[in-house]
Amino acid sequence: MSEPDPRCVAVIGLGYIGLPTAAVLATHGVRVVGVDVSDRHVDAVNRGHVPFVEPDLATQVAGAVSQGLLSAQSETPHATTYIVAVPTPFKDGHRADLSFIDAATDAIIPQLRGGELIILESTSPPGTTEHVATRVLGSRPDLSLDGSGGRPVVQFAHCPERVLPGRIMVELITNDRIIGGLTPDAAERARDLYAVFCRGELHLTDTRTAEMAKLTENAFRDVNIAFANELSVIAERLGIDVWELIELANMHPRVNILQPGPGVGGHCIAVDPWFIVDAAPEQANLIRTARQVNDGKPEHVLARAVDAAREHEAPVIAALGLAFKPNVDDLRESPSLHITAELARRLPEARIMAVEPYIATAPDVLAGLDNVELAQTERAISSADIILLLVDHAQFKTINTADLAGKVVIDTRGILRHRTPPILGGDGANPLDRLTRARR
Ligand code: SAJ
Repeated sequence: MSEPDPRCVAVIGLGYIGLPTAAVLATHGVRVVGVDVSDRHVDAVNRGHVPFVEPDLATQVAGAVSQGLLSAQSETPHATTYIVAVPTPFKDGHRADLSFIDAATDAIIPQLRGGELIILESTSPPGTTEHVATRVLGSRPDLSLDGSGGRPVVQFAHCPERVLPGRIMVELITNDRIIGGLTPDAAERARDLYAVFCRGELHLTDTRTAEMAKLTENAFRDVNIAFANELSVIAERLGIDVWELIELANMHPRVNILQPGPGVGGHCIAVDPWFIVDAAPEQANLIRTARQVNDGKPEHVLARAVDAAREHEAPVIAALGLAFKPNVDDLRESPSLHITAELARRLPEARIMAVEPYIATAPDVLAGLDNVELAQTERAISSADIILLLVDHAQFKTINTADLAGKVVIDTRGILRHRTPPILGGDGANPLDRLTRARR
């Protein structure tokens, strides 16, 4: 078999992972064609623009496009290596929806001539890379996995992305990567490609282990956040400040508890553990329970807010933060957004002033609700009877304690707790308040 040229890559899917990967390869001298079903994404990339916010991405895309190393199109071209980075959402019953992977695979199939490497980067249930290989070889009996019968070889690998939104361009370079090959040759060839830009270590394994490793990382985080979220509900019941509790417990050299919040959002941690549950439903009890604990947290926060609102005839509620985590504009699967919208529905008599410093217009889910408006932090706080802190954006950490006087504060992130006079917030810092709550 002639040595394939690893330096002509088609990246399928120009989203949060595909576009940064395409850009980083191109800025390291690899010729990359990006493919996307969205004309908006394709046009933006060809003009050297990026369709979403991610630090440093715009500069790299603009540079790569102007050097002629990166272009985008809607048809899948012939390439020596394909990187598939399309979404794997879940459908009913928390089962992975592989339709985007299947569509990407079907578009690659007619382009294959033999000698190509197909890398699946999308987060996928165990066995998905094998599923892709079966789909390809099932419709191309002229190709093979091992050269048997003199047929040209197509190789398959799984190399999950592990980068944190907001730090993608840094972590793409510095994180270690797990590279699973359907054959050892495939793993080695994929490693050579990632070695072009990745300074972390490249760990080779089989495809199933690589698929499961990615799911395991996010399930680990989910289970640990669930522990913190469960503690927060227990601590509230017992009249204990959960943040102080965690801070103290974390002083033990082998304890490292994460932070509670209003729930787990984003498109990864709240989704990926279900793929493990689906793959081994009888065995994945802790992982399933953790998902349920985290998914139950928004309802708990909602109940507290509704209770507090009952004290007022026409309450004004400041909902601080809509994003799924701090200092980003990302609203995907955001528990804060869900809580805000649901609060407006459950309390038609209330006025909800939603504050999200990272967005300029209300998302669709809020736009249809008459009793919600987007507001600036200061105005929302001064008008509100109830302050519901949902996201620990840096901007909210500078909120002036004096401005909270006379208001009920429900702080799901623990950033206002030292700043709230105990008598106002009922945050458990006042021993008398703590006593009353413990006896309830
Ligand atoms: N959260 C808490 N408490 C914490 C930490 C997080 O409530 O102590 C919440 C956040 O507020 C957010 C959610 O969890 O709603 C997830 O946020 P995150 O910052 O932990 O993670 P993601 O979803 O942005 O990115 C994760 C990362 N995975 C791990 O850290 C194991 C990232 O490395 C993955 O690449 C990414 O998922 C992915 O694409 O799978």
